[in-house]
Amino acid sequence: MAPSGNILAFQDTLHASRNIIAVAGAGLSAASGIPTFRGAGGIWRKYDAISLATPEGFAKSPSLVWQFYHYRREVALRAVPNKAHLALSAFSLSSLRNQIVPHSTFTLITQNVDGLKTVAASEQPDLIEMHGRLFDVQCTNKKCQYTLFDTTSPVCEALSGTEELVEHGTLDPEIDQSTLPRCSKCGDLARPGVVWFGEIPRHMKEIDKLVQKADLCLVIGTSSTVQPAASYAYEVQEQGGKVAVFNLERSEGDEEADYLFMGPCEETLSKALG
Ligand code: BV8
Ligand code: ZN
Repeated sequence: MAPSGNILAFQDTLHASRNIIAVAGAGLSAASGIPTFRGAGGIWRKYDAISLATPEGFAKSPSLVWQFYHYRREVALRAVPNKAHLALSAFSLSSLRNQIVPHSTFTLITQNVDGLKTVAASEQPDLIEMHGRLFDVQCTNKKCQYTLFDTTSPVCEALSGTEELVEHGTLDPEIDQSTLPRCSKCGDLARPGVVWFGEIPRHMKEIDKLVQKADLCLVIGTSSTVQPAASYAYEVQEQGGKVAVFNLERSEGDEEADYLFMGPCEETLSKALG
């Protein structure tokens, strides 16, 4: 059966749910000015994901990879949360949520690394950043692995000003490794604290437990092309739960969803969770 676009029917399902998860992707931050990966103007249209978002790509040229992530840090530093972030933050505050969905739990599992949220982490304990964080600077030394949450702009002098190059699709391979970000503990080369392709996402045990318990999964602004995040909605349905997709365009597997709300999530989500 084709997914329903009936918001009242969705809200009946929402009010009858008890353990709700949301899986978010780049579309959640699009309205904040952060480019998505695969859409028009998407990052992977200009850059080859495999050469920049893998351990092998970093080993081959930490200079190129750092220019790419420095650019994304600078974009994220200028971005502000949008109405979709606001709707999710309000819904994550149990005092508000339990007025419409009594005795419920809610966890936002985001694939995004931009760190955009509207409430301080303490008030939003149920946010899982499964692909790490742009602003984590992580030591590459296996014995150290010290990770510092660092929003310094630029993250190191040598990268200053390279964002213009990156903006226009050119990277300068020549930045000397000794001038790239270093671990503030042991001085070894540091890397962006994100999960690259081929690496294991963060908080997997916690996520698996949440998915197994969920009776409703919201899928927000993601092409649902990257595993394991793309399989959570299917798993929730397999165990009898419901799935609601919020996307600007059609996305992988959305014809199996129970609900499909096409349009900018900064509009559709506020209405649906209102
Ligand atoms: C893993 C962080 C094992 C870094 C990211 C072959 C070789 C090696 C691996 C694999 C392989 N085949 C498959 C794999 C697994 C691989 C994978 O899935 N590859 C895909 C490409 C085939 N996955 C992995 O490697 C993962 N690790 O599998 O480990 C394992 C697993 C479990 C347990 C144990 C071991 C790790 C993947 C993490 C990669 N890191 N990001 C960085 O950011 O640089 S992935 C990156 O792409 C994002 O983080 C995001 O997660 C992902 C998907 O992108 P989206 O968020 O969906 O964005 P996209 O642009 O695609 O779509 C945007 C959507 O928004 C669109 O639908 C658009 O319509 C919509 N939209 C736009 N505007 C709006 C909107 N919607 C609503 N409103 C709007 N306004
Ligand atoms: Zn170190």
